Amino acid sequence: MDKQLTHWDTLIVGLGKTGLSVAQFLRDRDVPFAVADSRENPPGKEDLLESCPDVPVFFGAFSEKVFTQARQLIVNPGVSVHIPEIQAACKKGAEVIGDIELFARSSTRPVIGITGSNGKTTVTKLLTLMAQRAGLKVEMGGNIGIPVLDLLNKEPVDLYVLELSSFQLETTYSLNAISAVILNITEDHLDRYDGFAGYASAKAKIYEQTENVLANRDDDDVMTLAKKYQPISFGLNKPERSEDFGISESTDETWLVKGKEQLINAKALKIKGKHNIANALAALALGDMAGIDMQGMLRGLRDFEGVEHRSQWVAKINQVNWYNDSKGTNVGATLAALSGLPGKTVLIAGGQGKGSDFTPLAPVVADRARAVILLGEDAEKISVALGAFEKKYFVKNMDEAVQLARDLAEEGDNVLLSPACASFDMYRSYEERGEIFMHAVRRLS
Ligand code: UMA
Ligand code: ADP
Repeated sequence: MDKQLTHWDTLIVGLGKTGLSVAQFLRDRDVPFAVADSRENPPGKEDLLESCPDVPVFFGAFSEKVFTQARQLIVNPGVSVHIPEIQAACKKGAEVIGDIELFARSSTRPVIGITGSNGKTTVTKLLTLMAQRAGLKVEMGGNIGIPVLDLLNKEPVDLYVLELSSFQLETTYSLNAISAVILNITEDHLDRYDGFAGYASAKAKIYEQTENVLANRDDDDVMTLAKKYQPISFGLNKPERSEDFGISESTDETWLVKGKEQLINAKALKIKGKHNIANALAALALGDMAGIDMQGMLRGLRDFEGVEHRSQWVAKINQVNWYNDSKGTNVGATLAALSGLPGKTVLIAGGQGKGSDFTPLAPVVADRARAVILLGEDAEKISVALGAFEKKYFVKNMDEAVQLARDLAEEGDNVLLSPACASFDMYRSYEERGEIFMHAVRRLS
């Protein structure tokens, strides 16, 4: 029989890692399905045809005729649910969900959910390590690059720690988490949303689907979204209530605290910068709300060395420290990375700006930057946003950027790659951009 004519009600929209994991999940449960991807040669194609040889596939420009045949669409987070083909299927009554929703409907084990504009991966990895040190069998997944449905093969597990993007949350309805957080909300992905409010309300969906709500009291937008759920909070100040997390500071010491209880001295942490103290507080609070042993979690926090490409120290050359923050892909991330370093910094930034407003960089650059070196598609736009700041330089590639940074940095300064932009105009990924930067730096020494 012509396989395009095989009967199916479920359409996987967008292959890639996510679509492939959905296909294998449906195959194992004998659910008939088809796959559509707007790319002629989507990633995962060979694996799909090998593991599900009889599946009907529709590769190349999306067709409304195919979409409106489906009664259920399982949409890859890289595809907007607002495209006309999905909207047409919705109008005909199709259900639109994502892989996280399928996972939530299948798993009975506790889940902790983490979203936010910045810090998700750091908190996800940190909390996973903390829960492991507390003796639990933990699996992490989601936006971190591990499709959640693949985790089901690893059961039995005690806990899932999931990093969730706004795209994934848009198609998730029954997460039923034990605790969940929005770490912060700053502008990002405005190429996929009408405005900040649309992006924030996608993130807010996580609070509708959790037993315990954690919110960042230093972020007014997060607090507004959390208010009606009576959240526990974390923040970089003294907590007023015994259940909240924060810091207690004296002239030479900073403690991470729960209420008045001192948990750990900030000096004992290997990860640096105020944003990482906030990340540690969030992870501790999420674990505590889920009933994980505090002493075990603190052992994990002490051991945690951070994540590559996130304010990662690379080298010290002629009294200048070099840092790779290639994962600084939006303005909020770059602000945190730049503010977290002591002294003056030569900043290397630029790439694909995703429609962001770069003007919030101007005051922090004026205060902390020795110079700014710009490259990539939105270099000019960043330059305009920095206004009167004079020491702006344009370069064509990372090698030039690194050599110029070496010439501009003074003894005791830092050089920081934190682009405030996506990498796809010049590189395959932020990881590739970070590797090329680190390679160029190491060649200097
Ligand atoms: N695409 C098409 N047509 C399609 C399907 C995809 O053009 O039919 C394009 C889109 O530009 C899309 C891109 O392909 O953005 C990526 O799709 P993919 O098939 O490569 O996606 P996956 O491999 O399944 O990866 C997805 C998440 N990707 C996105 O949300 C864009 C991964 O997050 C996630 O780790 C993975 O599922 C497992 O859950 C990545 C990401 O960039 C890391 N996330 C954004 C972020 O962190 O800022 C939200
Ligand atoms: P995400 O997974 O949300 O992208 P990461 O943990 O990968 O977050 O960190 C991405 C970048 O965001 C880092 O390179 C750093 O510059 C910045 N960052 C990390 N934690 C925070 C935070 N709590 N607040 C603001 N920026 C942060």
